Amino acid sequence: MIVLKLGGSVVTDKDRAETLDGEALDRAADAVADALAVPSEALAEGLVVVHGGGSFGHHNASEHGVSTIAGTRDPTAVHDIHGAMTTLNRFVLSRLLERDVPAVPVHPFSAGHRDADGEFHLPTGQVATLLAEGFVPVLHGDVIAHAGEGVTIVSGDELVAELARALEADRIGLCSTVPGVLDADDRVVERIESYGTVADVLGESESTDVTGGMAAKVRALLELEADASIFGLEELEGFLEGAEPGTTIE
Ligand code: IP8
Repeated sequence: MIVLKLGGSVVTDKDRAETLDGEALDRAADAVADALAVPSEALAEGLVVVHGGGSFGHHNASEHGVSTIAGTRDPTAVHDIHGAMTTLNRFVLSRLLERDVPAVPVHPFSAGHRDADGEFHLPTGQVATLLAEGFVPVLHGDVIAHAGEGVTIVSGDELVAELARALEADRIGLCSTVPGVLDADDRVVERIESYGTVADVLGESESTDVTGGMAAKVRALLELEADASIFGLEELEGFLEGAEPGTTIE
């Protein structure tokens, strides 16, 4: 089984509020449809797609002062952020459906929560059952009930980690705006086995981790059982067909 994240900044125009990058989304949907038509071994067990927010969701979240740790009890904030993310989700679903990918929505707000320690919990029975029944569940970054905080944000990266762990994914792919983790000379680092080997180029800053930069991604992916790849859009189909493009995190 493969868990694939389509980065929000890959499928939207990050500089214009609530604007799709329709061309990029078409390319991503083409790659998914083509790969599913002749599925690789891992893909034969199913595909879960997660997408981020890009120009949907993030500006609403910052307007309302909500982040993964700072919550709100304002219902308007919940509707604004969740509404923007479900709008983007419908765009992603319709581009996949147009290509006969059996994509269906799963909204994290209706399923998961954070406990009082901020830890994210997501029941995955519905995703596992949808997969077994031949669907491609499509989840997205969202607002999430948070004990003691009201609601906070759950990022697509957190969803990927939780789904990969709970559903014992064979492979994890992060389709990003960069071709992989870059070293100081902007060359793609091919393999990362421990954080220590890349700490210099990724930086150790806690604030980077909170906002979900590359350092946070790499740390979270290193903790997972399955290998994960970070790669650019042009490598998506190759990844789904079994290649290991970009950076592989072991
Ligand atoms: O783009 C965040 O998801 P991400 C979604 O994966 C929001 O960080 C802001 C609701």
